[in-house]
Amino acid sequence: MSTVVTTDTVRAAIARDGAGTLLARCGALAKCTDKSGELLRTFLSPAMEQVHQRMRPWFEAAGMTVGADRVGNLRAIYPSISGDDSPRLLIASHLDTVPNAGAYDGVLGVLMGLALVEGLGGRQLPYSIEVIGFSDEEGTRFGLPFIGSRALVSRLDEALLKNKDASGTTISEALRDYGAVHPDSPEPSLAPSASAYLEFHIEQGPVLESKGLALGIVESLASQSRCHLAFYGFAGHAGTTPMILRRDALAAAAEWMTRVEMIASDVEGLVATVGQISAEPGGVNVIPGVVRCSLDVRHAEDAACSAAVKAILNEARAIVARRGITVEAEEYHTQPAVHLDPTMIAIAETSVRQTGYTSMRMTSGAGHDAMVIARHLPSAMIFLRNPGGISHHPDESVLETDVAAAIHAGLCFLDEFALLLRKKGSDLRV
Ligand code: HGY
Ligand code: MN
Ligand code: MN
Repeated sequence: MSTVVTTDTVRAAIARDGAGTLLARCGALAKCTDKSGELLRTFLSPAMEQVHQRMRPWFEAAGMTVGADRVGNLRAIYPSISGDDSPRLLIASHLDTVPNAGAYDGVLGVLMGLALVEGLGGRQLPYSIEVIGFSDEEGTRFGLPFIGSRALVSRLDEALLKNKDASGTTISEALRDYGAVHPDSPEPSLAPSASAYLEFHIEQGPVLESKGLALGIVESLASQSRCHLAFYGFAGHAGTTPMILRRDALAAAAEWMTRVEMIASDVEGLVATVGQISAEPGGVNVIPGVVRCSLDVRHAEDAACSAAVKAILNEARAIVARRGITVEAEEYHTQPAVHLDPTMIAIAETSVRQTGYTSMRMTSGAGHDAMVIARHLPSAMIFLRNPGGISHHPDESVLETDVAAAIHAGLCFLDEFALLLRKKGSDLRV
């Protein structure tokens, strides 16, 4: 009996092949690291250059023109059948990582864009596709997230450019040095024809796995805030200073951190994390005089996030007052919650349904470049199941069958998006 070869059976076969290639590429790119023994890839670093070099031939073989802009975003374009002024769909994510990262956070979304173009098998669409690998989303080098996507949609303001990395290099100095090596790289800008944005990403959480689902459709992304704190006590001799006379900055910070955990645990949907801490002068036999640490607070609602930041910083002030020391706190990054575009969400959902998979709508606790782009373009995100919900960790993983489902859904999305353009015209923001 002959089997009916439908578009979807063809797409499913293409997707299965593409999934194996995508995972092999994630493995190859995971070797591009700035720190031996772990995966660490930061803004404009040597490892990021290596990734660009590895990816260029892949994009070129897919019929795409590829380059990098002046902030190190990798930009690859698959032309439209209807000429350069056709609408453009961006498919993007980031290529940088956190310290000791897994192999899929960010890079999977960039390789998904490549896999979809390859899945077209040379077929051109009534719109162009631009695949972007953002140069910095995590903020690992400078503490500030979304440098690549922010540069794409608006200028990096002067205050931001003054931020320094651990070596004391500012963002503007890093950009100057990058520009000297890449003098022909164009200023980052959103193509005038850019009409919509799609990002694939691992969920980085346990929800899809708990529901037995391969794919999720992101409706909104949580509000987030990042702060620096510095506790100022008084350094002293660990052997001769009675406990009652100490002004121990680390003891104060430690007391505060237990309160951070309690405050966050008491509010439904609130998370708060102290991920970085350093004690000065750092001698085994010296009472810490200064402690510097970070604070990351997230909640689906802006008001709850900002109220939590306020309560947590007030707690620090109360603790230092009792201990006779001081604290300085600066909220240096806030990113309001973002709701993605209902029309784009709807075609993402239709696309997943066409594959025969079911999906669920969800809020992302993790931040993504879609938060930045969604304020300028109708945007959608499709999550892939993350076994164990493990991410920002070398054990981060993704199932090949789920990657195949995502590629299959993505190929359906490309045709759904063409239909949408035909129905609504190229300005989808109306
Ligand atoms: O921190 C985040 O939410 C993301 O992984 N950058
Ligand atoms: Mn991340
Ligand atoms: Mn990410």
